[in-house]
Amino acid sequence: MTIPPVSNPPSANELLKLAHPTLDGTIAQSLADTEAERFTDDDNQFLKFHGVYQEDDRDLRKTGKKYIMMIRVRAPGGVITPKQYLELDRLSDCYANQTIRITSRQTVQFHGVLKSNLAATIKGINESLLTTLATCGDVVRNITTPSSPTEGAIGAELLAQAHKLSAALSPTTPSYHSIWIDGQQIDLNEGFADPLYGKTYLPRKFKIAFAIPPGNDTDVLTNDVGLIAIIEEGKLVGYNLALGGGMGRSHSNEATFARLGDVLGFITPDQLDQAVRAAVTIHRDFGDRTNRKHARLKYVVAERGVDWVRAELETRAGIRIQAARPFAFTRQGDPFGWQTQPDGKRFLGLFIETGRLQDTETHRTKTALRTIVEKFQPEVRFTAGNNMILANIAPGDVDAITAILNENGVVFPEKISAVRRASTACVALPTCALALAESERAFPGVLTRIESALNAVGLSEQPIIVRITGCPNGCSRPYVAEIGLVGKAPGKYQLYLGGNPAATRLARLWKEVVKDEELLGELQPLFARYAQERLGDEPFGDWAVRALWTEQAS
Ligand code: SRM
Ligand code: SF4
Repeated sequence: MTIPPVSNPPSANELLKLAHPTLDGTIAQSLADTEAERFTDDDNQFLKFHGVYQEDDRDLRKTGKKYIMMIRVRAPGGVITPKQYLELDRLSDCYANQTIRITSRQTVQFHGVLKSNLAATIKGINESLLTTLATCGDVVRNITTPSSPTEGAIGAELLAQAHKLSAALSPTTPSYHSIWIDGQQIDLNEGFADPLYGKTYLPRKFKIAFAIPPGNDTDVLTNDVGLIAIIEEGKLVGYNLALGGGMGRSHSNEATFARLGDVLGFITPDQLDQAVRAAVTIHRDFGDRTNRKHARLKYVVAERGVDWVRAELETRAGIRIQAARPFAFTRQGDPFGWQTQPDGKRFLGLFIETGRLQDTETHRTKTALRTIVEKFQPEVRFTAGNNMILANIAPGDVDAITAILNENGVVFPEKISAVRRASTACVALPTCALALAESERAFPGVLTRIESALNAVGLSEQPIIVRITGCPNGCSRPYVAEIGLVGKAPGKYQLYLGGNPAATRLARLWKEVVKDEELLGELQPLFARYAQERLGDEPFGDWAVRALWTEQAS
């Protein structure tokens, strides 16, 4: 491994990893100390690699910090078995806040787990043959693949590839097992170096997604590595390989920016593993280890250029990248309602408001799903739009499943507006330490106002993609939305406009600050103009580029 010389000192995280290459810290010791209600700050950094974030309930800060843990599960492609789903459901009731949060990378998180329940929760996850390892930290994160069962055999092939890559790119630290399975703090650091990640892992997180054009439900170009399936005569012939996407930025730091990946060219299926490994090692060896705000692969690609990256990748992988094959994305988004799979079985796409699976007084979604999964054993899929799919259902079971959903007050996607179904929110308050403004909790209300503004101009069926985050990190990928709201301060958001439905264009900053109560006043005139000026079924984002960006430029 060659780490280029740097003039600045390595960041504190680099020194921590170097000192504890197995990522053990003193986690097991702290777990055993039942008096301690939290982990040390250093252990907090190691815990991330184990899929755990130490958070506090920010609503309760005024009365003293209450430490709670967030746990993230790994589920490549978001597909799990019915048995695994039932175990996650059980664990969320026993140890978390009775909710399951579907994430924008097709997996789930538990929130509100007390330190005293952490080990039991992770053990339960592992016993269900899932893991939390490498769902956070400076490693390859959950790999995403197209969710819709309508993708049939090619969808299944990509899912299998995602599993293979996920296994091949997982850290090999023995400490995960010793801490969470054996419950022991054993110092195994002496001489340990991960075969891929070395002693210091990656400079920062690394994300990989697959997509099957014309669908782009994974927002493939927002990933460090995007793998765009190329299908010719019904067969998967390879992938267009895109590098250098990422969303995270910081307010008032122009050196940080959202970026879409560049398509380097075409690779064949047998080159996939080497190509992806090479991309990971380029990040490992050339990513900035001195400044974590500048440590993503996107900055390497932006600064060294596509030609350099292509040549470096070819050398490392020992392959030649061919010219990119033609492809076109038309739309991101999830399938909803009852649909038929290529094998004749049925699947149901469910809208899960802000990705939060829970029971409320009126909608007992979690109970309904538990009942259905217990009785009918469907395959469970989590989508990158924070929704859920129940798949492989016998046509004869459709009515009974529909009845269970109705009995529990679950609202069918058909009864939910197109804009709400297309839109997403990140977690933010009260658990996210980085949130500057509300997101998940505020979004249902924000959408109600947007729905009324769209109704007023006769656009109630318009599936405008609105995404909100509580800070500029971009967890719901707002910078590719048609309307992006990015938290700046409590009740204040930046307003971005002009992403497209295919998620292949970055939105632009339209207003630096919009107060929550001014949002409707800001959007209403734009919707009115859009209703008047749009050409045919021109999407809102395209109209915004044509009408507003041009005005802004002139
Ligand atoms: Fe994220 C940090 C939640 C997808 C960019 N993200 C966080 C943390 C862990 C806050 C923290 O570091 O203390 C949030 C946990 C809050 C909580 O209480 O749950 C958090 N991110 C999420 C999730 C749950 C949002 C959601 O609504 O689903 C998503 C979990 C995905 C998963 O299963 O792995 C999530 N985060 C994303 C995405 C979207 C994606 O990956 O497709 C992005 C933008 C893409 C990218 O990485 O560029 C994203 N999250 C960030 C960043 C900015 C990284 C950067 O390059 O600057 C941070 C901050 C950081 O890492 O320091 C962050
Ligand atoms: Fe937290 Fe910001 Fe991510 Fe939202 S975008 S979950 S506020 S880090």
